[in-house]
Amino acid sequence: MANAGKTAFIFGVTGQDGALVAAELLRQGWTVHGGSRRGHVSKLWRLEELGILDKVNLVNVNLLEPFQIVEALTSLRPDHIYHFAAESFVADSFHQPHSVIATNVVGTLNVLETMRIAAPGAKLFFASSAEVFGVPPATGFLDETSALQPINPYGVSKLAAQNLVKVYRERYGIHAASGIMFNHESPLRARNFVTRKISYNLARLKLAGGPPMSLGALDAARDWGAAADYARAIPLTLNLDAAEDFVFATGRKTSVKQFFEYAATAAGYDPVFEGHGVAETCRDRKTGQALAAVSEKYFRPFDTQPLVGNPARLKERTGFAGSRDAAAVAEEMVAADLKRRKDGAIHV
Ligand code: G4F
Repeated sequence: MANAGKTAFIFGVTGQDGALVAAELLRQGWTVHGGSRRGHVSKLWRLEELGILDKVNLVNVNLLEPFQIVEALTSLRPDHIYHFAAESFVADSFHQPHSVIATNVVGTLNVLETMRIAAPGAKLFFASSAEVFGVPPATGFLDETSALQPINPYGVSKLAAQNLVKVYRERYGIHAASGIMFNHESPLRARNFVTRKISYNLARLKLAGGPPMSLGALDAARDWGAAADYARAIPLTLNLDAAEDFVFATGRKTSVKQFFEYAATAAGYDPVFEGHGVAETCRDRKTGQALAAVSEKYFRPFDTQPLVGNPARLKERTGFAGSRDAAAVAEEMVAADLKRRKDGAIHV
């Protein structure tokens, strides 16, 4: 195999992106080590579902314990390092800003310092976020040259970490690339994010019934791509001679309501929305079954306005062919959650 003997270390291997990139690298013949926090056994379901739990060497690493990182990277000597470990739920970042800044900024600094001292020849991919932009441009799409104006502690943490990656690249010559990741979804998404909340609850409603799901702002919109497509593109960025920052996006905007419609249709419903604002509800036209209601509980006082990205640089440098649209992602997520529920796997 082309990559026999090549070794990767993935921080955050039990999350959506870490697990998908691990599967992609294993498919290409890499040896994959993955950092995961001891005691997070409940998070192993993604690796299990992908059928790679026994193929990834799990290493106990806490990003805030620098010597654990030193130990892992000096003993395993990876060629490529992927850093996905983060506190990633934007809404929570207002309630726990200290831990968001600690994990996302200091944690990234610990990885970079370890690389500088102990593994300067390794290459790094860091998962940054569209939240670094904060504000949509007056016209057009966001790209690697757009203004960086984060509006929440999470966005600030990702921008600080992305800037650290740039400093270590420019000052120490470390091959370190940041992916500025717009929203990307898959059946492996955690249930607190809106797309998975929708697919999980539609499968519940379809197969077990119960009360409608509660959602927040239905007119909120995102540039939703397919996590599996991005996971194939991410390793390509480390094959390039020069390290750069890359926008990962689709260039298309979809509202929460549109995503819900795609998902509900995929679940076999004919969704009809009625009412406005907090009084808005959704039911199935054929059976009258209540599918969703709006709850103020999920409104965000400072929600990020829709941000849409231009992935031209990624396409040009890596040949990345683009990402499936939100409808295709919704279909895949609903199919997976229906299957899980039929198989009795409802706690993932
Ligand atoms: O799914 P979300 O929670 O994702 P959000 O906040 O956009 O963050 C994700 O994408 C970022 C990149 O753009 C990442 F950096 C971040 O780590 C994460 O992956 O919310 C999406 C939208 C928001 O506008 C939210 O207000 O959906 C709206 N929404 C409406 N109802 C809801 C709900 N969000 C959640 N989580 N739950 C709801 O019931």
